[in-house]
Amino acid sequence: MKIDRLEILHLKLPLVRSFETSFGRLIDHEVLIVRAESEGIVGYGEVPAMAAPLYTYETVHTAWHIIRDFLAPRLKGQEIAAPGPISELFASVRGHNMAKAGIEMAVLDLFGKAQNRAVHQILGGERAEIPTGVSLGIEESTADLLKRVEEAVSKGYQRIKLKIKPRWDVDVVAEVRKSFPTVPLMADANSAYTLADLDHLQKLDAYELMMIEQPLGYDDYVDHAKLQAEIQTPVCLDESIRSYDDARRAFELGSCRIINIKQARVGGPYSAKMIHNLAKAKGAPVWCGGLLETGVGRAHNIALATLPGFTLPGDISASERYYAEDVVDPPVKVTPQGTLRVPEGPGIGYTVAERKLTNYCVRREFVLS
Ligand code: OSB
Ligand code: MG
Repeated sequence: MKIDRLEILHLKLPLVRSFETSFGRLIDHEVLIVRAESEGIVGYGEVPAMAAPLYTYETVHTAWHIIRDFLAPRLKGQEIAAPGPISELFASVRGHNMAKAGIEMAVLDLFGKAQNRAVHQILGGERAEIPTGVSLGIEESTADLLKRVEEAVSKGYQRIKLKIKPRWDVDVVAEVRKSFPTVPLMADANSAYTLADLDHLQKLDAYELMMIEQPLGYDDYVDHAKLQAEIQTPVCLDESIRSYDDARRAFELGSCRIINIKQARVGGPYSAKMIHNLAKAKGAPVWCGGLLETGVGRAHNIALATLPGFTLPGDISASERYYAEDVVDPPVKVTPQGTLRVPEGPGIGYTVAERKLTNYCVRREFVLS
């Protein structure tokens, strides 16, 4: 198939609750939605970058520039024979994985709709229902956080991730562990520490955390390997893993025992699948991370998480935790058992409400037509 038209939409959506991490507090979320059309069929992808380069160097503005000026021209006129990685087309553009991923997701959804197959089926997923958890931001007080934990546990979420940063870490984890002695618990630092904090991070070993996510530098492998050798809690890498080769480096150096796979961060669903395959071969669990996606990116994450190596609950929670109104119908819902049922419809399996896309859209442009 050939992509006849490619459109990018910059959306700005208010979050139901602001979300604070060690890199800052988000009040609205900005993303790009990629609409790929071929012979009247539309596929959707998402670039879950933000307005500012805090989690990654990419922003919705850099992704706009990269898609319009470099990726769309490389797609123009290309015959894409089958669903699969389209990364070769983009290989000469360095980095900008989120921009690339948004297009690959859209093309994958498009193939699914054209071939009447679900994205999870095309990817080779095996599960009809996937376990999931929540990521809880930094709060004003531990009492506020305990309320959030209580709420998530009562909704059935299968594990709780706490965002941590210096001075919102060991004591907070200790309090949560005291109130919830058996809940599967983990912490995510978003690169807030250095090896100079080793003694402090070792204290977390007392609370039976499933893992600590990205404690050190966002592009580091060596210090994480040193840390992993000195703590019992498994290290999970997020920001550091942008590609298959990064994952290989991390395993070879012993920088982590677990990987949080985000298809947007690693350049798309097929790069995500390769990292999954590598981790599975190494016997290392993976789980599906999140970037506050709208229903479009969330649906792609659900499809990815059906692959057999995604054995740990991920960060794919219900739409209602993020948005008063999601852009897909129906919104993403979680069962009382803390699972997501994988939709069976073609493509991503959720209907994208074009009217809602338009409502939240601050600008849109055809970058290929
Ligand atoms: O580090 O996993 C992260 C959100 C934005 C940026 C980075 C991260 C997160 C989350 C939330 O932890 C995941 C989600 O609920 O979508
Ligand atoms: Mg993280």
